[in-house]
Amino acid sequence: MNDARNGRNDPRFQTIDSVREYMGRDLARTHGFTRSEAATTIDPALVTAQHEELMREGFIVVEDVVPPEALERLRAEAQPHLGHVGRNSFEGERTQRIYGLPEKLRAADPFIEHPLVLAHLDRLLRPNYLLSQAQVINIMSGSPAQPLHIDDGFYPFPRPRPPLSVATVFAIDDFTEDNGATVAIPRSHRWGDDRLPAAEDQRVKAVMPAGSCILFLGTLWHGGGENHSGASRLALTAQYCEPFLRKQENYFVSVSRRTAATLSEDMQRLLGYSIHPPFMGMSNGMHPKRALKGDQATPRRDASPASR
Ligand SMILES: O=C(O)CCC(=O)C(=O)O
Repeated sequence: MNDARNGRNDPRFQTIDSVREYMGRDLARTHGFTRSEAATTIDPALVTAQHEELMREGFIVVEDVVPPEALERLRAEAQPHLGHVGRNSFEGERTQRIYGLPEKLRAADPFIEHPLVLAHLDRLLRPNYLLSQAQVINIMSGSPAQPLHIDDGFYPFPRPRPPLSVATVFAIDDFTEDNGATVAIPRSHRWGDDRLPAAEDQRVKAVMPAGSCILFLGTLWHGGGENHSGASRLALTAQYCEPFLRKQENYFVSVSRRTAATLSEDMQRLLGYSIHPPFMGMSNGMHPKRALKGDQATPRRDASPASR
């Protein structure tokens, strides 16, 4: 084979970046990257200012991002599902959690696909990032603090490194000094694997009114706080990961295809009806979104998988 045919002179194959570009753009033609339309409605200058703080501190607290009606609806839909307490100190033996939100609570969607959050994720993770998990968390009075942890620590790549996931915790109730507000160690996202939280490390509580959100990098040390307030603290958390990583919750099991077909473009992409170009995440050699339209039965034989 001469140079032209084996691609040695082809500009698309000169660097690993140009190969990625070719794989992403040329092979994944029909459904390559999709971005959130809603995220483009957020003022880029605002996102830039918050992004700088996020990269410096490892977290930001943004007040009043969800209207009271959305909080009420979430509370009402969550109530019937709040039964069991956690099975260990991490889940919290006086903490109630609801998993499988995209199947169970439509009221959770506006939190999970919040345009401001997606605008940040567009800067932090690669296109077609995924929802790794989402939960309603009700820390009941008498609950001790959750052990501090980092959310992306189970991906076995040494730190310090860029985050592989990003998380939100939305306050459905006011987060106060004594009702379990999320605790974070500022700037701990820069720590290496050899450093663990110590008593002398500064800790901040995300004290914020209902409807606000703490957004933090997957490398930041944090945890649910101790609740000795006499009342419960209701929250919704969503975590997002790079599109080439395994998600924590397997939404292809916990969300029916029938439900997925009714969701927004953003939710479908976040759940995994999307690819990391050119074809990671395909189904039957086709873009997985086709499974929601029922046209996956007859793959064409003449196209590369993800372009079909
Ligand atoms: O409930 C909170 O404030 C944080 C919860 C958390 O970090 C977790 O469960 O992983």
